[in-house]
Amino acid sequence: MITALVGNPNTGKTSLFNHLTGSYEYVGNWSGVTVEKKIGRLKEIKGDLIDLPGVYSLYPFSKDESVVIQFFLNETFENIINIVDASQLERNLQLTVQLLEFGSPVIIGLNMIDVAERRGIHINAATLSRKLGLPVVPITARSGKGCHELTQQLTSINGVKGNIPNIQYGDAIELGITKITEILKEKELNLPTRWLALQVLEGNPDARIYIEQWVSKDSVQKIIDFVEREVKEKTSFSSASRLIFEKRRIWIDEVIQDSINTQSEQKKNWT
Ligand code: GDP
Ligand code: K
Ligand code: MG
Repeated sequence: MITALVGNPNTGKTSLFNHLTGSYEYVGNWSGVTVEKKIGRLKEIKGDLIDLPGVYSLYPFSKDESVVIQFFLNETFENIINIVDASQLERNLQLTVQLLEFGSPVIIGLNMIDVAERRGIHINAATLSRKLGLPVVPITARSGKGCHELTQQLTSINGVKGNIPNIQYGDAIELGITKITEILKEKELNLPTRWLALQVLEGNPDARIYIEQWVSKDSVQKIIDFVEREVKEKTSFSSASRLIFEKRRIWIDEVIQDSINTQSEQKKNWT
């Protein structure tokens, strides 16, 4: 069983990795970059954990960041631990949506709870879990608190189908997804087509190069041009990627609405 550890930069991934794994195998660098590739053996159960570079999106903004999308495109793994910064939930969940769309089982390790609490942000992990349809485990990556629960949840989600968010991206994007699905049909890609199509329409260059191994650059370009034109003409957005980001943001807002208690609401209770 291979589990990928994914999250935004500085959310506590490496701290958690060190607590969850005993020995760690140094396996050199990810191909093409200087980022160290770390695979660790889980302490409590049989399985390996892979520490990936921190990213805000699967869209790579640097060569180092492309390690993550390349991992999703080319490597085999079973589960994802998504470490999320509780003090910046809305921003962190933009990545989570993309992980969920991939379709592998995901567990959220909710970290930086102390930072969130100091800012008056209180998150109800149970509500968040119910809304997202996946386990949310409060952790303290620095001390290793919550590691046992996280490992237990890993056992329970292994082999279970991931819960894909029901986000409708509007006619232009949905038509683009259909067209990409159409040209990829019968290519026997081992990847979820809707996820891949969305990555391509968002402009992810690695995803695009990936599908161009199977279909002509021309056919991909035609679909992208069509979608961009439709978005500009028929929506208030200037690009497909902005529209996709906004649709996800609306979905995230809905998800976190009931899961977050801010200081102002707390104050109400005190008076
Ligand atoms: P990575 O960049 O995601 O691998 O994150 P690191 O594990 O390197 O952690 C980034 C920083 O956050 C380090 O200084 C950690 O000590 C700190 N950190 C990790 N977990 C927590 C936590 O729960 N609360 C606080 N306040 N800091 C934490
Ligand atoms: K770091
Ligand atoms: Mg790290």
